[in-house]
Amino acid sequence: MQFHAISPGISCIWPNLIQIRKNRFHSPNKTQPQTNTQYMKTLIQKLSAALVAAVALTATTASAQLIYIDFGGGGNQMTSPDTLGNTWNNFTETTPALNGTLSLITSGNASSGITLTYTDAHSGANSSGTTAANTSVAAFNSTNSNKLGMDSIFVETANPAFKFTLSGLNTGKTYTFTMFASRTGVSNNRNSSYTFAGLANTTVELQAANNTSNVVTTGALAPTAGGNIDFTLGLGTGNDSGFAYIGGMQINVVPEPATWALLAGGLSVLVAVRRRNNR
Ligand SMILES: [Ca+2]
Ligand SMILES: [Ca+2]
Repeated sequence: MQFHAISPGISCIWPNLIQIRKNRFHSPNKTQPQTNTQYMKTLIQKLSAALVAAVALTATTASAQLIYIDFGGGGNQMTSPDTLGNTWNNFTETTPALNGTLSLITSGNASSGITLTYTDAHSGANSSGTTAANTSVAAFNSTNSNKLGMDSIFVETANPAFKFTLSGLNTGKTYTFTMFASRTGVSNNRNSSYTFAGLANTTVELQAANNTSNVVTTGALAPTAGGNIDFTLGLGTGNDSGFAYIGGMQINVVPEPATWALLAGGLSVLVAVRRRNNR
């Protein structure tokens, strides 16, 4: 349970409780004190309003955490902060070395607690991607920086898998992954597959050939009980070129389902009690 995320919401309930108690014991009309029923009705009305406000506030404070990774090389690494204010992680042709690690930083330049461990070698990097990326992810686009789209890490037929493991993931949360890849000036199939193995396995694919606008996003994925998700880049369906790519990744840390369930549960109880008292 991520108490710090909901505490701003909960804290705004206390002033309402205190004010209600003050109103009860310091009523200007002491000859007509509130009955217990009236008091409870007022309390429930105030609490309902406060909880609605708390849920709204929590929706803001618990907004998704983002992590950006630029894959590639040739001196085209993303600089931080970018034009949009995001901090980037750079996975290049040389860094980390095989079996080495990156401690991932959030887009807000904070430690994510997530470690990337490079476990299966790629075939290298190139800088033959688009300089005019225009996708649904603003951070990937050339209006932000053309360096994300230009470079990629790739695999080829003779070495068909590039792998890394993400560890330190929160088992109470889920994660979505959005990928971009681009290889310009080609006429064959560069379909690239991205497999994620956590509590369950999923594979999504993206055609990198001459791509400037498409990204692919997984569903919400849960890590293993140990807090890991393994990633594999491979050749996608129909790939007749023998080359597959990853140029950029956005990791979206989905707000904790348990938090939402607790708040929704509390709200529904209050609404039910209020309805009963209004009969
Ligand atoms: Ca780059
Ligand atoms: Ca890149």
